[in-house]
Amino acid sequence: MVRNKILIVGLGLIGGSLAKAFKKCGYEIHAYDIDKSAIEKAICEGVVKERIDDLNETEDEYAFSFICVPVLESIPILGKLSSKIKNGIITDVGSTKTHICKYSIEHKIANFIGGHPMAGTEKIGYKYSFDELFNGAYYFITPTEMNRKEDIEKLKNLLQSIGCKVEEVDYVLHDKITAVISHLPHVVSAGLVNMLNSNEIYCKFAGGGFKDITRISSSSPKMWADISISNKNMLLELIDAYIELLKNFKTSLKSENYNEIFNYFEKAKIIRDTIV
Ligand code: TYR
Repeated sequence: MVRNKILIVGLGLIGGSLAKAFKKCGYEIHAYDIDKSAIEKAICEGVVKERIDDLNETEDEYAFSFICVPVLESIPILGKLSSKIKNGIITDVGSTKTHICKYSIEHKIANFIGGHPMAGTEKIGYKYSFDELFNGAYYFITPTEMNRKEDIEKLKNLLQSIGCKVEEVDYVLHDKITAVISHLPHVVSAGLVNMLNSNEIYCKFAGGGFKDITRISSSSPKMWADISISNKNMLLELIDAYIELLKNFKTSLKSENYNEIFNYFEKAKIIRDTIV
């Protein structure tokens, strides 16, 4: 195993940004992606040293391997990597953690530690990646009892070196938190846009507020379909709670209960004003 070699599987917005940030810290980056043009661009830019063509041939030489693909594709890749990489740390960046962490426990992959940067944009692909994406961002890691303390420390140190604020959290709790602050909002945001039904007049006049609440609906459909399936149970519960909330608002509106309607907006304003 070589201390400064990092493997990135999936050189999109997140994988590409990690590659750029690690390269800046002096690491040597090796990368795999089905889109070979992304890797070629990264090699031309001097970000990636070598393109990996077949993950089945992976050498056990990387200090860290990052799986940066849509969540439903992460597990087969973890299966492949873990059969080859026995010394270095394997991690991922997926938005859900229960799925992959349970797999790692069932298959006794002790060198896998789940991870998830709370960073990103609605843009898709390597061309939008940038080295400062993680600077100042929260980064969840979800270690399990089978991980070695020193591996957890090594991963934390690496992530802190690119500016991340690392938080250790249980994988089930992680999926609950992200369902509330990220997964349900993505479903709602897409729903609001779908309400327009491509109507030209609505699209023409949709302004600041609409754009604020729907920016994230421009994100990758593949990524969000995978996340929805992989956090299905949490998301189903939250969708019920959200429908209940809208139903209550509807009742208040029907009866023109001014206080209840006012309180709905006031409560939201008070909470939103505390989020910086
Ligand atoms: N939704 C975020 C944005 O566009 C990016 C993001 C996506 C962050 C998925 C985390 C995540 O798991 O601002």
